Amino acid sequence: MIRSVCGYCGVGCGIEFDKEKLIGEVTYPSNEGKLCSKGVSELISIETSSRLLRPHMRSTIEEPFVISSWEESINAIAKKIQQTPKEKIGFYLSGQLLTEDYYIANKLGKGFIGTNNVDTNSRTCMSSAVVAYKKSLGADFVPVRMNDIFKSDLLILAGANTAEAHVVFHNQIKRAKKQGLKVVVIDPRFTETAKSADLYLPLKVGSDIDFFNLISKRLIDEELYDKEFVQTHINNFELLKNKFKRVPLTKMLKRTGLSAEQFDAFFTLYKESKNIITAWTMGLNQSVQGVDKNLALINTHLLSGKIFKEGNGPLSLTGQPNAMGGREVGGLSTMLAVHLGFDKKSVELVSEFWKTDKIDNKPGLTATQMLDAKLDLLIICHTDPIYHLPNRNKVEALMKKIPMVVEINAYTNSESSKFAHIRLPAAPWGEKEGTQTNLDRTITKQEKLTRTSIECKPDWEIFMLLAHALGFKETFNYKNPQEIFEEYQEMTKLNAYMDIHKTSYESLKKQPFIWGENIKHFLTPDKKGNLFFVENKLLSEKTSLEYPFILLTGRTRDQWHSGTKTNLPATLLKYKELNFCEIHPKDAEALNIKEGDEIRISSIRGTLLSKALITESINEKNIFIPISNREINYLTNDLLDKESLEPDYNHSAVRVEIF
Ligand SMILES: Nc1nc2c(c(=O)[nH]1)N[C@H]1C(S)=C(S)[C@@H](COP(=O)(O)OP(=O)(O)OC[C@H]3O[C@@H](n4cnc5c(=O)[nH]c(N)nc54)[C@H](O)[C@@H]3O)O[C@H]1N2
Ligand SMILES: Nc1nc2c(c(=O)[nH]1)N[C@H]1C(S)=C(S)[C@@H](COP(=O)(O)OP(=O)(O)OC[C@H]3O[C@@H](n4cnc5c(=O)[nH]c(N)nc54)[C@H](O)[C@@H]3O)O[C@H]1N2
Ligand code: SF4
Ligand SMILES: [Mo]
Repeated sequence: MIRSVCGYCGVGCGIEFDKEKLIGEVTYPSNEGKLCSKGVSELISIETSSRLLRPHMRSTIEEPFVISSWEESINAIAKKIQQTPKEKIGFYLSGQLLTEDYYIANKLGKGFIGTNNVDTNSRTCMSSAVVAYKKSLGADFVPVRMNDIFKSDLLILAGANTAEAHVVFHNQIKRAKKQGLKVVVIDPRFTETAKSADLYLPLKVGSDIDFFNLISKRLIDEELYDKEFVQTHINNFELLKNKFKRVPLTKMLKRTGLSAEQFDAFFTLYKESKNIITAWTMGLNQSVQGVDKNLALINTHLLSGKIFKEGNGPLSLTGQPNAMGGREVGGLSTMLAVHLGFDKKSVELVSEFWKTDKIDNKPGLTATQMLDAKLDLLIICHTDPIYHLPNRNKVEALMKKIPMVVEINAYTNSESSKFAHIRLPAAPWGEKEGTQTNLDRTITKQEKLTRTSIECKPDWEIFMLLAHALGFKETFNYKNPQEIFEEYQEMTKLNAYMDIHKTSYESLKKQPFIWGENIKHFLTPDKKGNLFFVENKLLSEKTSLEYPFILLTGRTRDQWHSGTKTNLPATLLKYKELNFCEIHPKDAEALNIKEGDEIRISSIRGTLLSKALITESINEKNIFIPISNREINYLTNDLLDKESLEPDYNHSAVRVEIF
């Protein structure tokens, strides 16, 4: 029996591999050893016929790929790097890479090639939460854990559909409910998650800032905030209080679309709850004011003092299996390494640790900026930007202009492969080993369960080969992921609060390690939490007569993003269609659309086809299309949050017609 961890979502369920079957590992996160359909099907993804098994090259994207050798492909990339100014090189990484893969790519890019253009698809996912945690708590640190729900009285889920996106955690929520936990779901859609809530609030899309400001204002006006906690531990209280004086409750409430009765019902529950956790995901992060939405939410915990105490706190639900690990390593272009930034001292510390003088002292391009920057070389690893970036027609046009696009992928059928010049075959889950950090700081070991396909290599090794071809053989001299992990552990000592060095690769084989468990205080220089006054500035795309609907996008339970990895057999896919468009009965009637009709959805940027699913679970004048429709981003707008540079995926103006 081998113990490993699921490579799909941020819950990070333990897995036991027993001969040919995968079963849930009971220790952590415990769900009586159960896995969701994705976890159970991990093994299928290794066997699928669409695996990329050899390196491929071509000189233009109009030509077919031809099989090449590792040596030839790596040398071609190395040569291109040597000929290219470093600001024209980009590394586009992924929250699905293992920590060791991330570490090497970051070290090579930022430390030795000297470009900080090393970013990740987490930019489209968690970056708003990262920025907000840093501003309010002082570090990108999740101060509460999933199993705290068993010690809590109230769980508020805002813009998070755990029933489909964090399935095993959702099952835990259901169990906690049996022990008395109350659950409120705040979502413009009556989701699968909402169905099991004690209270569902059909908030208007984009109005979360108003909602959380309403809570904060009521806490202050009714003197319900924790005075002692605020006085001792919190900055900016008077400022916030004064600013709120000028914002009328009625205006905020109106924008949320909720009635006074609905909000009061919620607030009564809120007031009566001793311990509160607020969890959120893409409904908040993916917004042109994603950071502000996060700050408005965190404000409520700072005011009520419901933080750093069992069963309390703001819990950002990270989506990808190792997005947290990637952030810890420093895989965002806006940080350098181990949560350190680009200030003089940090650059010195990291330079000394890596023994390099190449580190640039300013942030690099984000994933959402790279394509606009006219790069000469883009290395994409474990992600599919053509599929996932907003405003796809524009993204395609820009990608076509990059002279060399390298794609490192385990499968052949990504959307970005159509734009690649070189494709390198990575060893997927099950064929490699390493570590990952789940959404609540649990570091687990992923184990190799089967031999690595002959021509495939784990991602870390691919970056190491590239480093060797560039002449950095001595610095990138690792025999296995363990050696990389151990170097990374040493490096975490540069940052006082990162206690990752307390575990060991060997002990991780036996049990996970939760870092930061002793941190029960703010990580700002003055050790105080920061309140921020934020307002809903209504910056999202506006609807019009021509484009009268707001498009929401999101997950379906049994499909993982573009679906290269989840090729679930039909028996498991019975749950839901992968391509549908939820529309309200009144809107459908006005447009003469019947259930199952083929419909065309268009925005000012592009068009796609879908099938009508008429349901009251969606608000009027909103539609929902899952991202399992690979063409989703032909429709979406490319507005970004000005601080996190995360896209506003959930707010595009569209038109719906019968096809
Ligand atoms: N099955 C499956 N699970 C996954 C993934 C997958 O591809 N498939 N992907 C993983 C990843 S990377 C991520 S990031 C997570 C995402 O996890 P979630 O964010 O929970 O998943 P989404 O389906 O994107 O849900 C976002 C919810 O926000 C709502 N929403 C939209 N706009 C607003 C708004 O303005 N305010 C509020 N309050 N809500 C709004 C939407 O209706 C939707 O229900 O899932 C992870 N888990
Ligand atoms: N409209 C809209 N767009 C969105 C979102 C949304 O909610 N709405 N969500 C955004 C979010 S939160 C996310 S996280 C992104 C996700 O978007 P992507 O990251 O583009 O989605 P995936 O399909 O998970 O892509 C992972 C890629 O890695 C490859 N792969 C699998 N295993 C391995 C391996 O071991 N090594 C390597 N090198 N490659 C491997 C897979 O074949 C696949 O091509 O989408 C973003 N885009
Ligand atoms: S909940 Fe997430 S980690 Fe757990 S089995 Fe499902 S996909 Fe894997
Ligand atoms: Mo994500």
